[in-house]
Amino acid sequence: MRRYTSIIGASPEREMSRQSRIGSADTASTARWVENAGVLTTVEFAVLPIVEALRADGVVVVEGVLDPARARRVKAELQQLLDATPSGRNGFEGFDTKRIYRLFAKTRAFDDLAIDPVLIGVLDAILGHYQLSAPTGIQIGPGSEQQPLHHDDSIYPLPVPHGDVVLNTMWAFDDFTAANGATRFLPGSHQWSAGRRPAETDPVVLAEMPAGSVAFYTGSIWHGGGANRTGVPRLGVILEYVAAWLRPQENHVIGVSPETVATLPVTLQELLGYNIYPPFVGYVDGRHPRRFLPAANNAE
Ligand SMILES: O=C(O)CCC(=O)C(=O)O
Repeated sequence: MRRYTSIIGASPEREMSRQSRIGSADTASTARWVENAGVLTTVEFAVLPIVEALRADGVVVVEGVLDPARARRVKAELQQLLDATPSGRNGFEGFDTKRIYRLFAKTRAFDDLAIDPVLIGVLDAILGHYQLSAPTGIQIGPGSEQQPLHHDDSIYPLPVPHGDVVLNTMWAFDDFTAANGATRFLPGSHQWSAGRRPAETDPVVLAEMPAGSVAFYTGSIWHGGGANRTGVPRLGVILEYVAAWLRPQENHVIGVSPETVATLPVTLQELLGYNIYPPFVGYVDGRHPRRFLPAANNAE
């Protein structure tokens, strides 16, 4: 699995330079590479290398996306939600795993991350028109069995092969290790022919990564959460996106109140369903759905 390191957040100056890029047109910046103790390191958390790795392998890990303080803050906020969250109801959700659904109704911690310009650049390249599908906190508890291997786009009855319709990102808020349930991936399986299923002999790679890292993976790659053989939980958050012409897994228009959505950045409003797939899929009464939000952000 390719592994890149972002130095974003490593120092206040770099954090500032990242902030100053938000909203600018040059987010698909070319990466400049340096060799750092044998690890290929980007000097910018850039789009192109991620897209190339996704096309080749179906998965790529970028370390150091969130600085440790931010990762700790978000984890603490999510922990409060998890305290009131029940465990899973089946083997896929995980009987000892907690899932925070309806994430954007419950926390503001991901508003900027979901529209990070580099992530948006990757989505533009891979999906074109897209929306949020399943933003979910996933805390794999001690004693959890490994999740069945699956590929996220299998829920859509599309003929195989098909173009990319799903792109997922797993944000680590604990160190992901082999022992605590790091996500398991079968690199290259996003290009398997129709009907092929994982065999014992297929190599599995673990997304072991420090807290603050992000694993990007395509909807066609086989993967699954790992077993947690430690005494402490493993927390990650998936921000999963799907092509704008398909139904998202979670119905955000019902799940997140219009009053809340109206306070969010327009791009995030669009990602939560207040958008059309050109020319007019998703209209309301013949008009752009954003016009039906209650607040001032409905000028278009
Ligand atoms: O928690 C993980 O590592 C992966 C979870 C996953 O793939 C899923 O629930 O669809």
